[in-house]
Amino acid sequence: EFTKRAFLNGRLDLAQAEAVMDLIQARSETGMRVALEQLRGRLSEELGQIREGLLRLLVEVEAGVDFTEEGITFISPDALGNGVQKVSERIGHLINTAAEGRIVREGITAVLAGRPNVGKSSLLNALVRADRAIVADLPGTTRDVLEEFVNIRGLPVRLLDTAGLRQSLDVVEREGVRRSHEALDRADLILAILDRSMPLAAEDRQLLAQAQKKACVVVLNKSDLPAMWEPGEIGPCSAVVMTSAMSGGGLEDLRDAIRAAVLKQGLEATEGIMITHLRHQTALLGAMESLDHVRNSLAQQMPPECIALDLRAAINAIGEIIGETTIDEVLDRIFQEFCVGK
Ligand SMILES: Nc1nc2c(ncn2[C@@H]2O[C@H](COP(=O)(O)OP(=O)(O)OP(=O)(O)O)[C@@H](O)[C@H]2O)c(=O)[nH]1
Ligand SMILES: [Mg+2]
Repeated sequence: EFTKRAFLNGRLDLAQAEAVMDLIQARSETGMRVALEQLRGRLSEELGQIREGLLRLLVEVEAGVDFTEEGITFISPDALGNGVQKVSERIGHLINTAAEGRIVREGITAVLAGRPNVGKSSLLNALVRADRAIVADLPGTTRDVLEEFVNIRGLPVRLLDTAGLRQSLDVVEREGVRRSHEALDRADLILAILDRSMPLAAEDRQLLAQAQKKACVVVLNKSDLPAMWEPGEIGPCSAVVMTSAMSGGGLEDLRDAIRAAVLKQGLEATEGIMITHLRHQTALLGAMESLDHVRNSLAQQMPPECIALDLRAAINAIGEIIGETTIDEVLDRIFQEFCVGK
């Protein structure tokens, strides 16, 4: 209620009002920091400048509309094209932050996968700093997917421990392995665990091949034991970390690698100016499309009326994000989500 009133009174724009909700629901420090920056208006400021830029172009184009017959133009097609290009670049930059924005707000699912006995459950316990998963010398200890939520370097991570990947005759274990593969398919990040104290096996190579298709960190565990092979033997990988779940060695490197593997752009550069809502992303894509139309119209020397129409559509799309042009129904839906915020 308070937030809605603040919006209606014009003290907060819509993106800021949404940031209030994000702040309440933030699942990590990073998510909270981004929400706070948005509440302070960093995103709104950028959107306001984009909208202002488009408005200025629109004014020029509209001024020309009344004089088309006389052949007077107020802005040259080249200047208009340049203006549109500049604004498109800024919008494109925002759209590019959306994938990481989603990660910051919602977190990721990371799966610990590998052959039996490599130390997956031990690593889960070490990362959550608690004795959650059963650890035993016996290969095939974990049968089901186990889920724990951890905060890794400010990122909310849903960490899955899975059954060791191998061919088995045991029905229960086979079902466990099937679930491991399911978890691998759905994961945002694969932590491919290898035991460096044992020879590399076909299952290890299979897992590495599968992991390369997604964001992944290759973890060479049991580094406290004598190594049977060199890291070079597994071929080129994006990120390799050596750990010992037993002694705790390398765990800080693993945390760094997890964050780096999913947040490639380096959050520090974009923090605050980041798209964290699908609604915003959709609106920006809509604005982008309208600007593409403007470019096409310019290329085909269409009348300024057409160009003005598409410019106006782009302005409205940007306005929707900050709530300048948002219809009541959408507003109601957004504020309905504030069930905790009252
Ligand atoms: N020396 C050493 N032993 C480890 C390390 N990590 C795990 N172990 C031992 O390896 C054995 C298997 O560990 P788990 O964590 O149960 O292995 P897992 O990959 O979960 O095995 P499954 O559930 O059977 O697939 C246990 O005896 C652990 O104590 C390590 O870094 N160094
Ligand atoms: Mg296990």
